[in-house]
Amino acid sequence: MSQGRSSEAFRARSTGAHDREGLTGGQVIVEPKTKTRTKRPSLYRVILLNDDYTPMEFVVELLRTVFHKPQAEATRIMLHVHQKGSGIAGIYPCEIAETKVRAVEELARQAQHPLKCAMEPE
Ligand code: TYC
Repeated sequence: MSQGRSSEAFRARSTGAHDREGLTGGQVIVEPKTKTRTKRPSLYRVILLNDDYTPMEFVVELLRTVFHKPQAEATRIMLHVHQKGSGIAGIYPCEIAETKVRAVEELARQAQHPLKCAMEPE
């Protein structure tokens, strides 16, 4: 897979003020770049699990506030989880996914709902 590849293999450096100003047309030193590649982070699906007790409105509200879903999409995801048993709330880099899982479980715990949430590699 080609990722994080820069098109610039070398960085050109002028030898002096005259050259930078284009006055002499003099030498230019070409040296290897020091920074080469950046890797995109691996991604994780945050999964909501169905249960019989958590109110539908609570799940929709979580999808809006924690996962920044618009109302219609939040409702669609909640109904999918309700009908199928689980569903994807969002896809994020590892640490962000962990934070979302904790936020869901903490908000559910505070409201005394049994809602559970998990993450899995994409
Ligand atoms: N099944 C719940 C109910 O009927 C609603 C629900 C949806 C609960 C999604 C959890 O992740 C969930 N009130």
